[in-house]
Amino acid sequence: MLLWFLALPLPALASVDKTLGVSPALLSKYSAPKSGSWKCLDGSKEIPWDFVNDDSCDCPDGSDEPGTSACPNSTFYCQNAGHIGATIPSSRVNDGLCEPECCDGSDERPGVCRNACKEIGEEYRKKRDAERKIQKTGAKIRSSYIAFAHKEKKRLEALVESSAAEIAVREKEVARLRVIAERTESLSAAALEHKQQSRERPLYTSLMSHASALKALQREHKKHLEREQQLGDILDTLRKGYNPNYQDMAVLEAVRGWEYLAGLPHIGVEEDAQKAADLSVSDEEAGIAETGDEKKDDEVAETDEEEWTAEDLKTGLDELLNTDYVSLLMAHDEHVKTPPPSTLFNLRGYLPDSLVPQYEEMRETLLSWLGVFGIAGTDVEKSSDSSKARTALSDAESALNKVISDKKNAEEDLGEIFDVQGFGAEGEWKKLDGQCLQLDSGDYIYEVCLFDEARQKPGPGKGGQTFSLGKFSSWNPSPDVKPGEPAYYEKQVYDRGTRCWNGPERSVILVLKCGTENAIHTVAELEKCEYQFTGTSPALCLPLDAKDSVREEL
Ligand code: MAN
Repeated sequence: MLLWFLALPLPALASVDKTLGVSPALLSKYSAPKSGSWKCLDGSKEIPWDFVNDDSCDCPDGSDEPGTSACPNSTFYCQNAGHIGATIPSSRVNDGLCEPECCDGSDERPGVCRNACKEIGEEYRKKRDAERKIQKTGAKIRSSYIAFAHKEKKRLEALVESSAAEIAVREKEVARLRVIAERTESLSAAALEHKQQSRERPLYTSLMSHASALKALQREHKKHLEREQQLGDILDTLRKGYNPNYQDMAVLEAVRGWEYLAGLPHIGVEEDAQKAADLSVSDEEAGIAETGDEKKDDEVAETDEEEWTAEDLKTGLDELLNTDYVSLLMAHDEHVKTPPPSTLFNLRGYLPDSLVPQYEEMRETLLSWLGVFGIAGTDVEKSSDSSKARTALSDAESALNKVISDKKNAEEDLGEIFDVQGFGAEGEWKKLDGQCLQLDSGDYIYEVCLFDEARQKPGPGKGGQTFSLGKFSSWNPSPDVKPGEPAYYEKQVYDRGTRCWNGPERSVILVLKCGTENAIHTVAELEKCEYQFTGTSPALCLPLDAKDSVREEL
């Protein structure tokens, strides 16, 4: 073995040293040329092959010294067999310090640094395998998030489509109800006007004649009452003032007649005699009394029958004459015109659901035309129906507006699902929209509801206020990171939270990495009222790239 080594030609031995620090990609450029002269990698100069790695810088690009620190602009590659190769600046070669990047110690002369690549490599692979496992599991969850986004997209598209169709139907319905409401209102007004002015309607005319007859009777009645009063006064004066000794029979008869009519006692009879007369009435007087009682009974009977008393005549007649005959007439018309249930009204129950809207449309139109021609009374004449029509219209308008706003929201959501600056190019974040993650730090419970708001709440058993730490404002805002890159989704900014006393508005930077769970792991208040949360989410676990993993194994 030793003999075989000694038998190797010298240049071959030298070439081993000459490739020291050369990366695998450039290895082919560092082989001994037949001519003996070697071209610098930038092609600017030819130098003797022996000048390569002779610890003296010859090439302007430093390519002749890959394994020494002679050229300040060169780099050194350590192979790190058993781990992963690394490149360091040449200035760090042979400086007496073991570079952590070069676990094989090749950056220093042999014997200076121990080769720790085996352990470091094993440790690294263990860690990497654990991470890969997490990534693999996370990626599966992520793909379920993506599937959710696609489903959500379909759902929203269907919602937009059905909303558009519903809007068309509801717009027609609103237009139809608007026509009905306006027509109802104008018909109500016109009907009232018509009834007020009409002198042809027999009922109205008859009512008005009764009213004027009653007015005339009331006037005459009052006149007669006044006359009766005056006559009574005259007869009272006569009764009290006449001289019974004159035996004027005409006067006596008048006085007696008046006393009988007015129910007065006979004047001139002694008080005692009157009392006696009151106790044992004469036949004649008994007859009179009897007649008076009968008269009273008659009055009662008459009153019962007509339900009007003299008192009613005095007070009730005025009230009766103040009646609003137009309203009465309209109320009567409404009552008379209330349509009996007819086939037209019952038909709806026999129709299949799909035909009901057309039937309703047709029925309304037909009824309104029947109303116009006076063939059928229409509900629209009623003022209560005019407000019913208004209510139906405003209900239909609210229902329409709701569908319009649902459609608008669905369209906005659709626009964000696969937006790189929204829920990601694959929609992987949509599933987490509004999901709240919490961390209990003792003093506070920190919470972030993704894409919504971050909060700081008092910890369990601690009093105090809940502060808003800000609303979602953007993904990683760094100018070095482009939207859509993995690093873009590794940060979220929440800002414009509750203002800090004597400080800024509270804000949060949420730093995320791939993990099998959506969780916050740490919270730190880096500056006053500026918080940093760190956490994990499966949405960040990209599928393992087979090519990458093979390359890393090598
Ligand atoms: C509260 C909390 C703290 C914050 C102070 C600032 O106590 O929000 O995190 O530092 O207010 O006054």
